[in-house]
Amino acid sequence: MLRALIFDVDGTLADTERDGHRVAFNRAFADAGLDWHWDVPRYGELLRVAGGRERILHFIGSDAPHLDATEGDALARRLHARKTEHYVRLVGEGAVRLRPGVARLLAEAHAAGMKLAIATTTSRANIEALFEHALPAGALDWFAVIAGAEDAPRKKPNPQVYRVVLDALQLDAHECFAFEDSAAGLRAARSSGIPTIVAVNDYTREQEFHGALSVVSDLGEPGRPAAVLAGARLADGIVDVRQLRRWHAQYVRLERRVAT
Ligand code: XBP
Ligand code: MG
Repeated sequence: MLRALIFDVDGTLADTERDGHRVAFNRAFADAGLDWHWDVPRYGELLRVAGGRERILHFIGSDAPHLDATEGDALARRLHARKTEHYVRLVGEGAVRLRPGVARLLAEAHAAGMKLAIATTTSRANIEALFEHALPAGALDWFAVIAGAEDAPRKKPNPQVYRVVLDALQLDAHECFAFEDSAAGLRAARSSGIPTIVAVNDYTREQEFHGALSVVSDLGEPGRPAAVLAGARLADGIVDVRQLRRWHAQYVRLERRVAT
């Protein structure tokens, strides 16, 4: 039976990267008197490195190699802390919005008695800001488990955060669906054995999503159907509880056939 839905945050619940995280990084660089600027395409390349502090460290390695490891690490930590402050402020100002279908699916799944969980590489402060300013009022209480950077320091594609969530939910991977937007996120969820639905965005559309149950443009809304880009089809252009249960039944049948 399908018992829980586990959601990634950045790029999945909301388009947080271009107008949220990226802008916050640039503001932190400016505050520190650095002339670094991550434009939209460069940020797309840097997104291959999961985790904000890790992303800054990677950038220092390529664009500021004169810093030694200790200096680079200390600078990355300082910049990342400042970046989090900027990000939280930006979210408070309404800079990021939920993606199509997200509020609808969360409310439906909660009403249907499914457990909800978060599995993200981002930090607790950022998750809380998004819940407070972008999710429907009271949505925080719908979530049985929220796991982020503080709970799982090994960032995706490492499966650690999904293992933490499965442990806390006390469910088998096959009783859950994961929702991701990126190849790294898909790998993390699949390495934990969780069937995964990918909803692509402008930064991830061209990535390789082998092993996803379905790859969709978004979760769809009534009158605004989502497109299926690969994998299992959508009956009505909408990812809703009925569709998820159908997909889960298909998935279970297929697993049984593979096992016999
Ligand atoms: C998202 C990320 C995050 C954010 C920055 O990955 O890579 O690192 O860009 O967040 P995912 P922090 O959606 O796969 O979880 O600065 O808080 O690390
Ligand atoms: Mg993501």
